[in-house]
Amino acid sequence: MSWALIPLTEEQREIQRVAREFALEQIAPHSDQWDRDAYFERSVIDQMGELGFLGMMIPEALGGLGLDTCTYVVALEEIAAVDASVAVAMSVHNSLPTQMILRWGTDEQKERYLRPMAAGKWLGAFALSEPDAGSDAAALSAQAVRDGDCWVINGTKAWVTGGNVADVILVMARTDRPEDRRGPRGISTFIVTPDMPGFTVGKKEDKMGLRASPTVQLVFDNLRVPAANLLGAEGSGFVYAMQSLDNGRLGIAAQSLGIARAALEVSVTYAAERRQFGKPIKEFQAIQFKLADMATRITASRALLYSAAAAKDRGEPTTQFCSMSKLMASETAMWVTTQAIQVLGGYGYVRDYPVERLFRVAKGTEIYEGTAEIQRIVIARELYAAT
Ligand code: COS
Repeated sequence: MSWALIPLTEEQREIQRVAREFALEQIAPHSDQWDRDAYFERSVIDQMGELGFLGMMIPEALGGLGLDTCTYVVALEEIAAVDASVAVAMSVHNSLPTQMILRWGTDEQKERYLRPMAAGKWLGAFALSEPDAGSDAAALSAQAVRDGDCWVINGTKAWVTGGNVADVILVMARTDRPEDRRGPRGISTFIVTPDMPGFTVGKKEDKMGLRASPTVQLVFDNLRVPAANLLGAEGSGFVYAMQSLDNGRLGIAAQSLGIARAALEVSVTYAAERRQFGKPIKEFQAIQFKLADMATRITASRALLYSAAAAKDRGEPTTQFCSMSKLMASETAMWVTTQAIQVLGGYGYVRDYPVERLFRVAKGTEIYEGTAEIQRIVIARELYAAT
């Protein structure tokens, strides 16, 4: 039930089919158990790498598939409809670290890091937030100090998706001096690998949902990063992070859509099978209205997502559309999964059906890569910037 107002190309339909079959065959049988056990299955990442799903928007010359954002979000929705935890690894890797190295990396950084990432051999992560710097990302305090041909970084990063399993982590840290703070302009980006001296994985979060996607703190105690691993220009790291989060938010919108669609599909099937008062509950208007509203919100969210992705592919400024897309899709996922539990009643509230897990993961989409409130701030700011 993947209605799209905006038609897909033949190539996009084929990639959608491959993603759907892969997710149903290789992921679906394990999703519930992985979620219960908070277990991250690396072999799924390896398999996605072989299919090209970890280098979707990387040029073929660097080992990627060289596809556009529209095709990427189509594939991501299919993975998310089966397992949002696997989808978030795919989203972060494709949207953030790989795109950052592609856009601002040197040729040497691309060969060394991006090529294996595009092939899915190395998994990427993105470390911006800190325990005391979440929505106010520019308030981050991890400090990098130049020492010969290295940068020495001290600090703690928080909420790092896959930080304990990643091979390459894009870390934002301050390179301005404490006596000469430059706000967002005092932040730089570094390419970090876990084998660098001073790298430690800290607390692993015990999350409500997305439990098969590990979220950790990273603790840097005199972490020594070669000077050659500074990404782009010193002092531009915050702007790089913001520009990259625009892409990331399209990925989270696609993930949210997959979650919402899965909840609708379960609800439609259940409502046709479940009989009360002598007939299937789909014959009651109370249920029909819910299903109709769920389908309408999902279709509208998908149309907005595809339009925002197409605008990005045309090279147009899309900050506000990325935020609108993430906002609408994540709130749709939360609303639709809430309705799905209501349609299933008691069966929706227990683990026998997947809507309980979908409801828990939907909540996360309203929070990470910028809360719903931050998306509204970004959209409102753009309204004034445009006048
Ligand atoms: N694209 C390009 N540049 C951007 C940008 C974007 N989307 N957003 C901000 N910038 C630039 C600004 O233009 C400004 O550049 P100049 O120094 O040249 O003027 C600089 O970045 C600082 O921007 P701003 O003043 O808007 O920074 P704020 O501290 O006010 O932060 C918000 C803005 C709230 C939007 C930002 O902190 C944010 O997105 N927070 C949420 C962070 C987030 O999503 N965290 C989740 C991480 S993944 S778990």
